[in-house]
Amino acid sequence: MILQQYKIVFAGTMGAGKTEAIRSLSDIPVLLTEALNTDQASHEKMQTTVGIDYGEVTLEDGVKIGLYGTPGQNRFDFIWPVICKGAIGAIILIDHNSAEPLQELESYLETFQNYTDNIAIGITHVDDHDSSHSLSIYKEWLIKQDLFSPLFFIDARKKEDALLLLEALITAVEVNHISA
Ligand SMILES: Nc1nc2c(ncn2[C@@H]2O[C@H](COP(=O)(O)OP(=O)(O)O)[C@@H](O)[C@H]2O)c(=O)[nH]1
Ligand SMILES: [Mg+2]
Repeated sequence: MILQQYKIVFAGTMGAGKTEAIRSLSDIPVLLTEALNTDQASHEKMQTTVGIDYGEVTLEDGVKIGLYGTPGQNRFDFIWPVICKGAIGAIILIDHNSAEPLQELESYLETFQNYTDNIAIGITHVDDHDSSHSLSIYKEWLIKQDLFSPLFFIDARKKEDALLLLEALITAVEVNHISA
């Protein structure tokens, strides 16, 4: 696996826009890297490899950030803590067209909160939705849960949209750094 000093992890269900968001942000062509399953306790086959999207973005101050897209399928969830190790934050993407977008958000938040306390949420596919869900359900739910993660409605194909999420994570890191 490629090592990068700073990294951000993209999570979310298949089709939510992880690969597309990384492609929008990355200065290099997005690579599909492979990680080896070393967690034999939960997954018997030592040789299982897992596809991870990898891109890189260089910020204005020259800091390079590795962008890692996690595989969405639950059978690969053993790899999430490995990818998240040392990450400065995670971006959770939720497809607004999903049958149960709030349940998905809850489940990903619950999981990734174990790996990082810096999470930003992107609700995708808002442009092509004809779902019965209203856009207000997400913020209402976050407030009810007493959660303060930044949430944006984005189109993962647009760089400026993906940048909103990236900047939210980086700002949180800087704020915490200053107040530490
Ligand atoms: N209309 C629309 N299409 C999107 C959006 N985000 C991603 N897509 C498209 O949805 C498909 C799945 O996205 P992809 O990044 O491969 O999903 P992944 O499985 O999370 O990596 C691709 O064809 C994307 O171009 C969005 O916000 N709006
Ligand atoms: Mg993908």
